[in-house]
Amino acid sequence: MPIRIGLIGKTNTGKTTFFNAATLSHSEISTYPFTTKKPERAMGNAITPCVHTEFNVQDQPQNSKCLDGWRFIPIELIDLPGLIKDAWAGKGLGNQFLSVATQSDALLHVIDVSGSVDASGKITEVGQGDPIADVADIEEELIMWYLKLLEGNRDKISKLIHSETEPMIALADIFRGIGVKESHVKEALKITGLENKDFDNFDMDDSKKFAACLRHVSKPTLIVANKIDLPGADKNFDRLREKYVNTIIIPASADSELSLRRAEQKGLIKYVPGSEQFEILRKDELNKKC
Ligand SMILES: Nc1nc2c(ncn2[C@@H]2O[C@H](COP(=O)(O)OP(=O)(O)O)[C@@H](O)[C@H]2O)c(=O)[nH]1
Ligand SMILES: [Mg+2]
Repeated sequence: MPIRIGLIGKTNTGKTTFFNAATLSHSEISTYPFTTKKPERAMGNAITPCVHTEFNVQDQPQNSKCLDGWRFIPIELIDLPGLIKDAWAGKGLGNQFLSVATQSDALLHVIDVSGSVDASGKITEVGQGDPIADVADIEEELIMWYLKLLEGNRDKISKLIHSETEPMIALADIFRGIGVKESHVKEALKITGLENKDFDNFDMDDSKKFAACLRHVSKPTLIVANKIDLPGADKNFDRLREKYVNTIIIPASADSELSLRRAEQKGLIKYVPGSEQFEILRKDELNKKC
């Protein structure tokens, strides 16, 4: 089964544009908040330099393809409706979306780094929104989702542990539905220093610490700093990098990528997705509309 990657973030940040560019789908894109109403899935590719050039050999890819020295590895992308504050408590169908999001193996957190989406999700003047606060808001929703599962199942976990189930297995059991493995639980217990503490004695601080750590260990997340093409986005991008030093943050312009991929589909240009260059093939057929 291919790796499953969920696109999360607030509304209007460009998740569906990214999804369409990456999978060549035709899902609806609009400036209207909450246009995406239900999760959509499609296949795309993760792209990495192919090892065959380094080893100077011919390759015969079985489940992926090689194009001009780039290896295209199939992945499943899930486009999700925008998350809102208190989604974890069920606001805006939050439960449903968080449950789909957390079934992914990894997450792409798409933010509008230009700050042109306001707190209510409407497109506004560039610089009005705060992408740094947006990252923290969405993080909070995910952590609360994990915490809710933990706290809501205290009795069940406790009972399992008292019936001789190893704490690590009892905890993993609760989170299994969202793709958490025993190894994730083990790592989170170790990092938080809770491995030798009796679960019945976990106080709220312990639970929060564990939930936050488990969220990070079990769902590796990359921040996609989208709309980098807009003025002022570069400043926010720098602020973001300073604030989240341990997170990989990639600048992106999903809109530009989508235009390039559509032009490539029509045979107007030669373009390898994500590459820094493209070549115009049929200059005479290009007009302003293209
Ligand atoms: N300037 C700019 N606008 C973008 C970019 N990506 C998306 N948009 C616009 O942002 C709006 C919301 O996009 P959409 O993909 O529907 O956002 P979603 O709600 O997160 O799925 C649309 O008007 C898009 O054209 C980008 O990279 N740059
Ligand atoms: Mg959308």
